[in-house]
Parts: sequence; C-alpha cells; structure tokens
Amino acid sequence: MSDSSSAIQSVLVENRVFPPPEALVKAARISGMAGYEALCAEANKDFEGFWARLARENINWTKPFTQTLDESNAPFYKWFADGELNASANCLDKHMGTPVENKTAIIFEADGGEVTKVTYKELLARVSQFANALKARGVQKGDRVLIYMPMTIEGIVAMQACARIGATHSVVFGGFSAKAVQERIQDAGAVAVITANYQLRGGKELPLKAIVDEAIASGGCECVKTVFVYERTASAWARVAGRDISFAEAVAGQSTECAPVPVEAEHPLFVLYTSGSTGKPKGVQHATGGYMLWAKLTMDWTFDIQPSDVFWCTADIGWVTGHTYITYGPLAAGATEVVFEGVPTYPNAGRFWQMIERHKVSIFYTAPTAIRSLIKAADSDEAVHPGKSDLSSLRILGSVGEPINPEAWMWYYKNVGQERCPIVDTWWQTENGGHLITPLPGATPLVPGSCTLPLPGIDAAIVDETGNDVPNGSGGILVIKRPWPSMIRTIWGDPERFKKSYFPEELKGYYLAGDGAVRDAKTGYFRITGRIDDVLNVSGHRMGTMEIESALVAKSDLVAEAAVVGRPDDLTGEAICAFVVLKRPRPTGDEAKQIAKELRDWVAKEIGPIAKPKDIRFGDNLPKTRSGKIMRRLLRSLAKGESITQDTSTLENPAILDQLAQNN
Ligand code: 6R9
Repeated sequence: MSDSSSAIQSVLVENRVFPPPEALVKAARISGMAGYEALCAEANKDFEGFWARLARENINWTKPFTQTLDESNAPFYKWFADGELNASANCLDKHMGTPVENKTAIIFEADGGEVTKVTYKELLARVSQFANALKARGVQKGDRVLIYMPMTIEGIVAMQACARIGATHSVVFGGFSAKAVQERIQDAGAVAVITANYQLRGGKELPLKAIVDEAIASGGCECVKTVFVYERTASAWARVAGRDISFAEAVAGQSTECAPVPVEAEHPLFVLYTSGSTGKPKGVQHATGGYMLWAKLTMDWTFDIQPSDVFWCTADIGWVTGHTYITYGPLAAGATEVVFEGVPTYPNAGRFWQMIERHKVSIFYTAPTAIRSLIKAADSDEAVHPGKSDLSSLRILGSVGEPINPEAWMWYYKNVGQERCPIVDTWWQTENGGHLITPLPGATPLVPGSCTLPLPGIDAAIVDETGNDVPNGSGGILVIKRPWPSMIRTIWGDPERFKKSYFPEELKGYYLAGDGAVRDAKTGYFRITGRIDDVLNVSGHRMGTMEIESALVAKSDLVAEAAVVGRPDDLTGEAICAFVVLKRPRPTGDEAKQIAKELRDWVAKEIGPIAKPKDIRFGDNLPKTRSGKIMRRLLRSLAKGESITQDTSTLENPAILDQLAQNN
C-alpha cells in the first residue's frame, strides 16, 4: 500500500487508464489518491486505533466497546467484543428525528412494473410490527430463522425484524431446491421459516411455500415451529394447521413499536450458506458489530453515497451482495434504494436501463454476467440498447461477483456510464462481509478488468504455497494477512472446518480467499484470475464441483460415478461440465440426450436450476491414474474442447478420452 503513489504514476502511462472525474475527486469522501493514502497510513500506524475510530464514528453502540481486536484465540478473531448494538437500530431507528425519517428508503419495482415506495419511518413501523409477530410465535434472541423469500420489501422486513430481536437469519436463495432448504433448516436448527406463497419472476408465478412444505416433510426439521407465509399473489396455498400463519394474520393486532434488542458485537447476525470444495455447503457466520461497520463504511468509501443518491444493487437478498448492499448497507447509510423483484430480460432486455431512467438511479451495482447478457441482447436488438434510455442520472457504476472481462468493462463504461462514471470493480466474498479490494470512485485511476487496490486497513497479498510473497507480475494465491472487522467468524457448527478451509497451516495464519490473483508489475494493481479450489463461478453464483458430483451420484439407480469441472463460457463466465459413468452401457444418440436431460432435471431438484450442468458427457469410465485418481486436468481440457496434448502415460485407460470428448 505504501508504494501506491509510484503505482499511480506508472498506471497512468498504461494504455487504458481512466482517471476519476475531477469533480468527483473534489467532492468525494475519499478525495484523490492522497485521501486514500492518508487512510492507509493511519491504518498502518495504529491498526486498532484506526478501526476503533471508524467503529465509533459509524455505529451507534448501546454499550461502547473498550477492546477493539481480540486475537487471543486466532483465527477466531473478535472485534469490539464488549460492545453492544442492534443492527436494525443502526439501519432504521438512528434516522428517526432526522431529515431521513420521511425520506424514501425503498423504491420497490415489482416484476410486472408496479412501483411502491416506503419511507424510513414506515419501514421502521413494518419491521417493528413483524418483529413483534416473530416474538408472539416464540422466536427469541439467539434463535435461527430461515428466510426463503422473493425480492420484495417483505424480504427485507423479515431480515431486519430478525436482527431487531437478536434472532440469527439464514436466507436461502429462492432458486434453491427443497433438499437444499431441508439441509439448511437442519444444519442451522431453524425454529421458524419465513417464506411467500409464490414468487414472481419474468411474468411467471413460481412456488416457494410448497417447496418449504416438501423440505420440512422430508424429515429432520422438527425444530421448525412456525412457517410465516407472505401472500405475494392471490393464489391459494396449503396450510399446515397450527404451524403456518400468513403475514396478515401474524401482524394483525401487533404494535408497530418494538424496542430493538441490544446484542453483543460478536452475536451472529446471520449465517449464509455458500459452496466450498466439499459436497456440503458452509454456513458462513457473521458477527453483528464488525459486519455492520463494514456495510456502512463501504457505502461511504466505495460508493461515496450522498443524501441525494438513488442506489440500486441488482443482487438478490439470497446472496451476500443482497445482504450487505440491499438489506443493511444502504439503510445504514440513510440512502434511497431501488429494490427489484424481477429479471433483467423481462418484459425485455432494456428493463435495467428503463428502470435507471424511471427512478433516476445514480449508483448502479450489478454483475458481469448480467452485463454480458445485456450486451448480447443490445447487439441483436437496438430497441433494448442502453442508449435508448436517459441514463444521465448515473454517477457511479459497480461490478461484483466474478472477474469482469475488459471488453464487457469497456462496453459498460461507454454505453451505460457514458464515459462519465467510474466503475468500481469490487472484489469480495461471502466470507468477507463486504468489499475488500476495489477502486474508490473519487480516487483510483481505473484499469479495465482490475479490482485495483485494497481498502485502507486491508492487508491483501499474493503468496506461494508456503505463504511467501511472490513478486508483482507473477501470479499466486490471494490471502489477507491481517484480520478485518467484517470477516467470517466461523462455519456454523463446524469450527474445525473453518480453521482448515480458511487458515491452513502452511499459509502462516493468513486468510485464504480461494482465488488466484496477480499484481501488475508496475502498478501493484490486483487482477483476480478466478478460483483455485474446486469451486466454480457460474453467472456469479458459487457452486462446488463436489456438490454437483454428490447430487449426480445420489441418482444411484442410474449413475455409477461422476466428475464435474468448469469450462470458460462467454456468457456465464464458467459453465458446468459433468462427466458421467452410468450403471448401464454408455448411451449414445437420442438415448444419451434423454438421459442427459433426466440428469439435469435431477440436479435441479437436488440443488436448484442454477446447478444444472450445461454439458453432460458419458464414458465407460473416467480418466484415472493407476492409483485410481481422476485426472481432472484432462477433464478440464476435454471440457474446453482442446485436443489432449498433455502427458497421458500415467493414465490407466487412455481410450476413454475419445468417448468423453463427445457432448450430449
Ligand atoms: C460477493 C460475492 C465470491 C467469489 C470470489 C471470486 C468471485 C467476486 C469479484 C470476483 C473477480 C470481482 N468474485 N467478486 N472475482 N472480481 N470483482 O460474489 O461473493 O458469492 O461468495 O463469491 O466470487 O472468485 O472468491 P461470493
């Protein structure tokens, strides 16, 4: 970080460098590289003092903390541990009696286009009333609540209401299957589920409540005492007497006031399941204090949020981006935010641009996969090109979820940002809580495809397998050397796995991100090269290869063995490619197509449609070494359609490669 001024000098002589707009440098909270460096210097000089100052300035503590960082039981770090706060109070109550009270908190645009607005005061009343409804059903501080909701104001209300009473929420993305819901209910020991009868996406009504019923009926979910059902549509839903209650019934007669319950800073605000390198998803546990600090701070730093901004993050609350940059960050910042129920391509692929115009969005935060699909749509249909909408309200653009290829970056910059708006390419993970490596809009000169430099106080580095720094210009393993306030605290119920996954002994106690990266030889800018573990990134969604393999072999009447790898895909970043050995002779032609379809549908049922393999290939066997190890690097080459030029002399059964080269 200290060499960043020379870094900036040299970055400016590179070909495509986009310095921040002058006006923004003047007005932004972090002004110019000097502003960035001053914060980095402060963090370097007094690490704990730096975080203590920011935590005091950005969070309302009901009990002030006296200790900033407790490293005594590393890597189980604690931040602000003797302090107390409430996350919902830091998003809502703190604005009461200020001009923000009557400001619009949420502009909700439904799938079909209807727009609803709520002010901060109204949102507080709704959250409080639903919090009282949770309490009336016996939900208390420390309980876990599973949320399986569409993108609606009620989804945010549900999360905030849990936070208000100190219950730990676990949101499951509405595209996940009954099996996934069941496993998460069991792992978290959820006492209640908050869901909706249906969700609306792209003009279709898709069931949610029925999936919860199926999950609970599959067994092992006796912990669930109540299922709250938000009636998103007029369609009927099946009621389990004594257990199920509609939102309307639950809030009827409940007060719109509910005192927020102060919790210890380390109290788990939420557990969010994400894919790792084994078949079982990890329950990433976040702490209230450090996480809330990060949500608020990064709204200020990365988005330079101002009172007049209209902020729009297009993520779903089922992912961490939706947690930090829909449910908590924008509200903690007192911003007006757009919440969108639908999909970017309905009723047409100009929806995002039309919505930016309609709601005068000034900060727009989306994923490369969405940009790539909208580029394709705009190329083939002029009517949905961003140029058809008035995008003059925009001032800052953001990207998250996967590496953004420089071509997509340039298109976004030119056609959406009209060469006026900086793009903050924010690198972070579920485990990080919020942005860690990202440009600052009023400071950092941008280079397409680079997430540039770490935030102040974030000690990011690239190391080799033994934890030693590699020189700039050569690739390696991305690590964070020092703890930060919003880091994962543990894996729910599995502290050993937490230690092993994120702080492996050979890496000197550094946090292992699981991504490969390289720093530019001259500028020190970071470029993320993708996952280095068995995790795929499909359209910005994290999927474990082992998870998909386990789902395939769970179809035990049909599948003997399966191996899953990723291959590059122009639209989705990576595509899932499954190599399958059946318990019957290798199918060909129509039979192969039919079985491939059956397997895709099966995976959709086991995990969710996002996990469906794009390619399925059948073989009599998989390429294995004589010791029986599957040679995944060969499978990766086959998936890419490369001819095998690698050494196959250790292969037990080389003839198999020809079979597996064929796609179904
Ligand atoms: C926030 C989120 C995390 C993984 C991460 C990395 C990839 C996210 C990125 C990026 C390059 C960016 N990733 N942002 N890669 N540039 N700006 O997406 O969390 O779902 O846990 O995924 O996504 O590979 O390790 P999560």
